[in-house]
This record gives sequence, C-alpha cells and structure tokens, in this order.
Amino acid sequence: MLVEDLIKNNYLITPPAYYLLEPHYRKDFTLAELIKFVKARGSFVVTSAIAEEFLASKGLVSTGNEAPSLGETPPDVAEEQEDNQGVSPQEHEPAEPSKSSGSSSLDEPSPESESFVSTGNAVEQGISQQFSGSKGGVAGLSSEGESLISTGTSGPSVVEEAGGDGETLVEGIREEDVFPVEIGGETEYEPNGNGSAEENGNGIKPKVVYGDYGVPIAYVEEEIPEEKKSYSVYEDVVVSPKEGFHYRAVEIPEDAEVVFDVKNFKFSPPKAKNAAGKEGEFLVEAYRAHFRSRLRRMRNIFRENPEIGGIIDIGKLSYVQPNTDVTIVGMVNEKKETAKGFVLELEDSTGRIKVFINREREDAKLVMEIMHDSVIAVTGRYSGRGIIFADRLYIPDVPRFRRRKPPLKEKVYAILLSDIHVGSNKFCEEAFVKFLEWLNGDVENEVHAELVSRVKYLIIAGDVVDGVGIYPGQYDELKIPDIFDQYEALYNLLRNVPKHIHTFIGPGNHDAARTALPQPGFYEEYARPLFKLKNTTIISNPAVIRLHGRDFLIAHGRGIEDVVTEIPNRSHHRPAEAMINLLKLRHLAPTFGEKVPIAPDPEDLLVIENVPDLFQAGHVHVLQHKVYNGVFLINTGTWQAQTEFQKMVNIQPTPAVVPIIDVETARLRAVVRFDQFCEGV
Ligand code: D5M
Ligand code: FE
Ligand code: ZN
Repeated sequence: MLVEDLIKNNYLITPPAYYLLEPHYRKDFTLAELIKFVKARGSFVVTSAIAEEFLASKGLVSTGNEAPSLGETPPDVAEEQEDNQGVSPQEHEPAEPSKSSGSSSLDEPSPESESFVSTGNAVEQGISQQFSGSKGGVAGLSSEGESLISTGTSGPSVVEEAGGDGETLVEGIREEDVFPVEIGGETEYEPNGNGSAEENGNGIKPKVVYGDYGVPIAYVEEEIPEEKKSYSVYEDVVVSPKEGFHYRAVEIPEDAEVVFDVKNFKFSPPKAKNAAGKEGEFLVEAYRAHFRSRLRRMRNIFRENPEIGGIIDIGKLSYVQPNTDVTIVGMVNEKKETAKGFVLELEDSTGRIKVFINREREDAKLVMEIMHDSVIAVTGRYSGRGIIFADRLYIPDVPRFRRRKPPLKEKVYAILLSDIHVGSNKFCEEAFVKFLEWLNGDVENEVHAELVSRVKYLIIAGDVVDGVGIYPGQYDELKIPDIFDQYEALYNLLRNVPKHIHTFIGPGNHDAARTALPQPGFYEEYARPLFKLKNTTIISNPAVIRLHGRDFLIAHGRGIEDVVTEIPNRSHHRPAEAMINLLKLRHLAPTFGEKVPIAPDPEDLLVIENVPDLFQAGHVHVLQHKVYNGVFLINTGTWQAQTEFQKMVNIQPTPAVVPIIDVETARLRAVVRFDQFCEGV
C-alpha cells in the first residue's frame, strides 16, 4: 500500500524507511502528511533519515528495525532467506582499540570525526569557467579543445576560454530555505474529462480534475480559444536552408548505432516467495537484486585490472587464517575518519567487513573520492577479527591509455546540447533560432561554413523542456505552462534542423519521463511531437551511441549533484571534474537515497561497463570539458538563462553555447557562441 501509494505520486521509498513507516501508515499518519514532509526536504525518496525525522515530528517512536542489506534479511522476512551464508555482522565488529597492535592499529571513530565526508564548508579553490567575448578573429582550433575560435563580429562567435573567478558555494543550501513549500497545487486532467457534467448557470460545464492523491475537484475551465493563447509555440519559426549552401555531411555515409539503451532491457519483477508476503518484501528483493547486479558488474570491471587478483567473498573470510593477505570487492556502506586513518564498511552479497586504512598510506587519499554505495576493491591483511588492514584500495577507474581508433576518411562533426528548457521564461529563444539559422547555412565566414557543412549528428542530453510541476512555484517562471505545448514548441523548433542531421534526444529530470534513474525515454502521450521529428532517435538516459566506431556515453547527469555533495572540492561550476569522479567510480549515480532517486530495477544499468571515448552530461547548466585517461568528458551547458532559483544558490549558467565535436578524435573542435542573443532573457 505505502509503496504503491508513493509510487503513484512519483515518490520512492527505501526498504529501511519502509520498515520504519509501514506499521504506522494510515494509523498514525496519512500519505499527504508524509509526502508534504518529504517534499519539504526537497527529495523524491523517502530515506530512513527522513522517515525517522518524520516519525519524530509526529511523536512516534521509531521501530528500530535495521536496514535490510545485501547479506542479511530484515527481521520479519528472515525465515525465508535460504541462501544467506554470510558471516553475521557481530563477527565483524571492529577489534577493541586497546587490543589492536602493530603499525596499523585501529582506533574507534570519534563522534566529531564522523562528518569528514561533508563538503558543506569546503573551500572552493577552482576557477570557474567563464567566457569573455574576445574580439579578434580565429584564435585556434585545437583538437584538445583548449582554445576556441572567435569570429569577432555581431554574429555567433566562436570563442576562447578565459579564466575568471567568482566561485561561490552552492552546497549547504537546502531547498526549503529558498522555496516556499506548496502542496496540493498540482492538478492533473482526467484524460476524458468525465465526471460531473452538470452545467452551471452560464451553461458552462464544470470539469472534474484530480488533485493530489486523487481528490476530485470540480472546476470551470477557463475557455482559451486556441488562437488566443498568450504564448507562442513557435509555429512561426520556419528556417529554410540557405540556398546554395553545400553540406559536405550529406555525402558522408552515416555510421551511427545506439549500442546501449535502457529500453532494450526487459525486467521481470522479483518473484514472491510467499503469496501472502508483504509488498515491502518485493521492494527489498528488488533493491537487493539491484545491488547484487551492481556488485557483479563492478567485479567484472575489477577483473580486467591485472593488479587485482584472487577476489574472495566477504562471507568466506571466516575460513581464512588470521594475518593472511586477501582481496575483496564490496560496496561502501559507511566511511569514518579516525585519528589514524579511515574505516570503511564494505558489503558484498555474502557479508560485511570493516576495512581500516592508515592515513600514511598512499591510497588513503583515495578515500575522499569514494562515494557512498560505490564499489571498491581492497587488498590487505585479514586480522581474523572482522577487520582488514588495507595495503591498497582500488577504485574501478579506467585504463590509463586508450587504443587509437582507425582514422576516418573525412572530418565529420557532432553537436552536443543539453538543457534546452523550452517553455521556461528564461529559455533563450532568440539565441536558439539564431543557432538554427546558423545550422541552416546562414554563416558569415569560411570557418563557420566548414563547421556547419560537416555536422552530421546532433545529440541532446535531457531537460529538453522545462516541464510542469518540477519544483514548487515553477508555474510563475513558465512561458508555456502546458507540457503538451512545450513539446509542441520544441518540435516546431527542431523541425528546422536540416534533414541530413541525425538527431538523438534523451530525457532529463524536467522531462515527461520516469523520475527515477535510469530513464527509459519520454512518456509518449506527452512528448508525442518528438516522435514525429524526421531522422530523430529517442534514446534513454543513459545511453551509448556509437558514431563511426567511437562510443559516446550520453547521460543527463544528475549524479553530478551527489559528487558535489560528497567529494570535497567539487563544484557545480566545474562539472567535468565531477564527471571524472563518476567515470573513475564507473557509475553514473552511485549514492543511494540522497538527491538522485534510483529505480528498483533488478539490474543496475547505471554502471559504466564499457569505457567510452566521450562522456557527455548536462543538468548543471555549465559548459566544461576535460580529458581523463584518453576519455573526453564534456558538460554541455544550457539554453536557459539564470533562473531565480539559480540566482539564489549562485549557479552561473553558460547558456547558448554550442560545442562541436570532431567524431574522429571524440574531442572538441570548436565552441560556437550564441549567448549574445540571450542577454536579459
Ligand atoms: O538543474 C539546474 C541546476 O540547478 C543544477 O545545477 C541543479 C540545480 N538544482 C535544480 N533544482 C535544485 C534543487 N531543488 N536543489 C538544489 N539544486 C538544484 P535542472 O535540472 O535544470 O533544474
Ligand atoms: Fe536542466
Ligand atoms: Zn536537469
């Protein structure tokens, strides 16, 4: 009931939270109360922390049930677990500090050191990437993308990067500090508008809509004749290809294939062990399968690393002679700092173990990069008392070098965009139209002509519209307040992309799509116009597109938020650095139950199983790119000028910039700027 009711309202609950709340549901609190509480916390996921606070706010004592985990079962389903041969957690309690000996002695974590992973007051040292409108012709077209070109005229310009400062903290600001909390504001139309058909005195039929939690509300719809809409959906934006413009890309054979799409995975729900079983069991079973899948996939990644050999199950450590060297792979449940180093709790499908690493060790600094619920490998000495004293820590990482791919016969380019946010009153519509004109050959010099001529692919990584009801108070910031019209408007813009350009479009958190990751695609009934676009492929978030043999990993990038929260010295203003962390952890959103809701799919499709040539994300609205071990990482900015919310939390977007990728090298060829048409939006 509780799970279903939450899911119906686009909320998720973690198994531990479920066990805390379920005994009280409908007795001591209502769904509306719970949702209001969770919404006020700015979350889509009811975590155990939220559940505990909620229960406390209601004066209810928590049940004290522990979280179900990979190796254990929750108390009330324990008898059904037949395959649990894990070592019981008691056997893995850390040794008494006074009894530990040798150079790597373990001291108990002190309470004040528990918060070492918080970045709430991290000092931001980086330089935010800003762009100065350099006036001075072509400045360079480096394949590493470190310098860009500028045309120095009033048209779209291709620019050089310039340093700047003005870095500001966005961490530590909670949504409830800045948003008025609203509930009951969003309504949904009943598809057929059925319900009360009684006319009122004016002969107008009241319509029934369903408010939150299915409460019917009768209302009289305001008649807005189609042609009198107060907003445009860009029917009038018609850009024709410039006569005589030569597109070299038309003659280059297409070589594009979606090699990974979430839609291609068909899951069957976990099997009930007992027909009378509680629904919570299904959820627990689904998440358990999910994390087992994560471990399996990560183990395969570690097996490719020749430095790591002989991985053993945590549950088998009890057979190991004390002081033997062992290698394990586990998911990070917990990290703590102690006076002498760090204690991690790792878990695999057979059990849990504590790992101590002395801060003097080389690998101790890796601890900062390890996010909760990511999977790492450890080699070290098993103490025989439930602790491994680590010599080495390994994060999955990517190989240091990439094999060169065979050269292409001809230069061919891909444009990468994200976060268009059509429908927002901050959408840079003029700039987007200028971009479309440019793409249609309306260029001012040979440099631009060469770029446009060879563009064969266009990839859009989510938040293609601003959506409705995405955050409280969004309505006031919408120019197009209707989700259908937003997609219609996007269609009307994108139909102007020249037909020979193959477009790929994936969803983001503002789109009409499943909120939890991964997102298989768009809800067709809302985003129907997108499916009408010619030469366009709808992709999932995430997806991998192979262009001429180069793998482009495309994700919206919500995981960046968790990196910024968890890893010191990471910032929304330098998203490519956060993307490096995700790539090294080989996961697009490792942390469960924080900002990013993760669907209880039995397979974890957010694992980065194959190393891509290029990794694109958006979401944070800032353009930045980096190369890491031969992989090109780019965050592609936005087409939305700074919103009121972003002003408050000091997010400085880089709107209306177009990165052009040379497919052969999978590196930046140029950035074309249209931001001068996006001022004062
Ligand atoms: O995200 C645009 C940017 O705004 C991105 O940096 C995340 C940030 N953002 C958006 N909503 C929130 C909330 N509620 N809290 C903190 N940060 C947020 P977009 O997905 O386009 O809205
Ligand atoms: Fe966005
Ligand atoms: Zn987003």
